[in-house]
Amino acid sequence: MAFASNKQAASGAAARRTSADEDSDKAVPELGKEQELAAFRLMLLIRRFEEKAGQLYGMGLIGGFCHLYIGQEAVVVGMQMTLKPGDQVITGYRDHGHMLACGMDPKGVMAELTGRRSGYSKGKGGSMHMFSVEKGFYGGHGIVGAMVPLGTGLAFADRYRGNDNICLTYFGDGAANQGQVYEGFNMAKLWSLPVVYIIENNQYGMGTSVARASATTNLSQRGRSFDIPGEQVDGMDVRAVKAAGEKAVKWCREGNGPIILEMLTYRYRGHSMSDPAKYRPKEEVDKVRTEHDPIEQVRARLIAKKWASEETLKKIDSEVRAVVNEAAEFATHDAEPDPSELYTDIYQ
Ligand SMILES: Cc1ncc(C[n+]2csc(CCOP(=O)(O)OP(=O)(O)O)c2C)c(N)n1
Ligand SMILES: [Mg+2]
Repeated sequence: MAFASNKQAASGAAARRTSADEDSDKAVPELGKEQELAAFRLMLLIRRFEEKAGQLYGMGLIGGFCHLYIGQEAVVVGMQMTLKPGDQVITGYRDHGHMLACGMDPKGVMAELTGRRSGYSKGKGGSMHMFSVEKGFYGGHGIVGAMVPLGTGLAFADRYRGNDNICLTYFGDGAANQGQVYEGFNMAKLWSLPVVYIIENNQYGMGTSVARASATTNLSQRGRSFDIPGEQVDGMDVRAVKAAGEKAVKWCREGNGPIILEMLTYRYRGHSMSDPAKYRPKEEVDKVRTEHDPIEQVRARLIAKKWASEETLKKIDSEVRAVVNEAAEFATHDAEPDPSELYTDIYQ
């Protein structure tokens, strides 16, 4: 059953899907064994990393803002499978998953969260301010919607330089109501820029559901005034994300201009670490977790197809946990930045 239609029953909100969407769900292209295993490992790395970040935050070892990506892992992992070196990724503050998917070092990300000198921004940026040009990751932006003109600008640079890179620009359902988003859309279409706009519709902007905040809830259609095509995708199914991502990336790379993918997904935790999420019933979260969890879906397929045994999957989990524990160990023992760093890397 389609994720979004279930969700609608659960929350009384969210995007409405048509029977054509339901039909196309049945035809989700399968992944091969190696890809399923790779998706399982990477989604699990993001989940375990975020769980650990939540723990360290609770222990007072991470300060400032911290927005966890738990529940949304299939979006970034499926999309990353469609990229080539040189492509760019930009997103908002819910960004740890994107960094790990881009191949950034979990130690460097965790050390930035704990404010240590080996962090990606020398411990001076924290959760929302990390970048890796080497891995094609351009942040990490705290201003809602700001990544849209910035990502459009990255795509403009690609067009200007005449390379065949594309830019994935991720933003949320809340951000989709921001004015600057539409200024970006206009320029992207006008100049046929190679940008895939990925709306991560996790059903809430802070404590407000999409239905309460948005005049129209099918966000994939938000590019209509600019003639930018869009599609809704089951963002809990990594296979569906990858299939839609491949088509969109090809469209962009072939010079057809921007395209929108609305990923129907869900965040399991509150907006940030300081949000107890009292605006939604616990049953709503439980229902998504038990019926649509992106990692459990892959696990079930791997077992059903006999592509992996329970033991193999447990082993992958313990390998992933070891990577995350090592990152946490590093991030809690590394030194803090030297006070002399206060005046470096800033505009004076
Ligand atoms: C311009 C601006 N307005 C308001 C805020 C406060 N704010 C931070 S996150 C957020 C909600 C955004 O929701 P969404 O785009 O759905 O992303 P999600 O948190 O669900 O990933 C708001 C209103 C901000 N950071 N920037
Ligand atoms: Mg949201």
